[in-house]
Amino acid sequence: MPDDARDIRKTHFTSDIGPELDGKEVVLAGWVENIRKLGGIKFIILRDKEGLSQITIPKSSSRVFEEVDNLGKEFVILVRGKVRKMDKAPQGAEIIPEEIKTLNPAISPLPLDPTGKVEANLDTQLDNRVLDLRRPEKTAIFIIRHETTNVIREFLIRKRFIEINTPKIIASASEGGADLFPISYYEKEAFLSQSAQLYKEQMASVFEKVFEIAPCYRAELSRTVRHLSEVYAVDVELAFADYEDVISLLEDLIYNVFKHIKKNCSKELTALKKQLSVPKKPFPRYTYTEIVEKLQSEGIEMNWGEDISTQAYRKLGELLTGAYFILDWPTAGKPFYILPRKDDPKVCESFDFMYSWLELASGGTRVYKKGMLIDRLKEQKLNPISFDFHLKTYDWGMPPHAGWGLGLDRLVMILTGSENIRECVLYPRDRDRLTP
Ligand code: AMO
Repeated sequence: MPDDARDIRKTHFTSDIGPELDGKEVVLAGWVENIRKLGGIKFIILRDKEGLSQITIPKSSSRVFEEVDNLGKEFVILVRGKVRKMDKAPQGAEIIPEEIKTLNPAISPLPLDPTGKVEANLDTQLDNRVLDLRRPEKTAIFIIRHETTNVIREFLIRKRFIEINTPKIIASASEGGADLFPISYYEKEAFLSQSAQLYKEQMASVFEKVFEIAPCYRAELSRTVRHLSEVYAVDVELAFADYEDVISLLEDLIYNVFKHIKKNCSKELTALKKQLSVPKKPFPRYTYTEIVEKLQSEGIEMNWGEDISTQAYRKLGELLTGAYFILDWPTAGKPFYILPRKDDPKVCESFDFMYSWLELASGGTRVYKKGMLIDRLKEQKLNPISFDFHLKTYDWGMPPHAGWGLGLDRLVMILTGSENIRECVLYPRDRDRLTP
């Protein structure tokens, strides 16, 4: 700490200040949100991580009164003073300062109005992210994200899952080759991991129930409101289970997340003007075939076996407004590690979890017999030799298993009512954005 901050120490957050502290000396520290002058009184609105406090400076405290004129918006200050009960102030109390210290000034004008009164477009907001995040409706998104990660972790640990960390620098693709980022790795070429897939499957043969919350990398060419190049995924893998088991697990998890956020983040949801309703269990389940028929009857032109287009997803979002599952996708369109159905191998034991128009998760029962996995790799024009490191683990006692990957950024988008995934990531990475 620099000397000027060391001699007086922050004692409270703004949210700790209330009429019950009337007469008590406190030290607050934070940022100047605003300064107002009303005749013989000056007010500083001080902001910290918890909210706002009103610092009231009557003319009679002449030295401090003069010093207020040297302050500007977003200056970092320490304020030592007495709490005074005041019904009209935030939290029913104000601070009458005896000392105000500037720890660091800020420039004026700032590149962005942190109060949001002067609107800036998303690019300007993201270019000046630190300032942009000084608004409660922006920090609310990240507090909800924090709570979401926390509740997911607690939920899975309660269900006896082990949290693992798999490598993000890898030698070969796990999802097929197209959207990999190559990197230079000493004398070799390597890639950024696009999914924890193969490693979490291997770990299911050790720990049985594993999960990971980590970034994965997708060289997405498209510029959309739902695609990023650096994605946070919640990955789960469960031994001795099939897709029905992991669908129920995901349903319970999502239900718990919504319930927790609604109950514990009301301040943040209010800041975001978001009404969150907890989806009712069980979430509806449709087969891919039923979805195709639904879309066709709505005039969307598509054939069985094709991917669902963005336009078709938007149509689905009009028809199905909440949480639902799409099951039994065509085998050809799903990755090699998904198990084809025994009774009808052109469809597989796979699912997507949807919220309105947005895919939040996908998963399925895995192929766990080595011979079939090699056949599936070949069918998908992938070279089994590149997967040798993985395939050999199927000779060492690989249990049947199933799992899913949930896009954390997209889940936060739904929970916060954000229209663009970039709003839910501190420093989003996409085709055009690599800084800040
Ligand atoms: P998938 O590729 O469907 O499945 O990814 C899982 C979830 O991650 C999110 N997601 C993305 N979010 C933002 N931008 C992107 N570019 C992006 N790509 C994916 C989505 C998606 O549903 N290994 C499988 C999972 C499994 O079977 O366990 C996988 O990675 O929300």
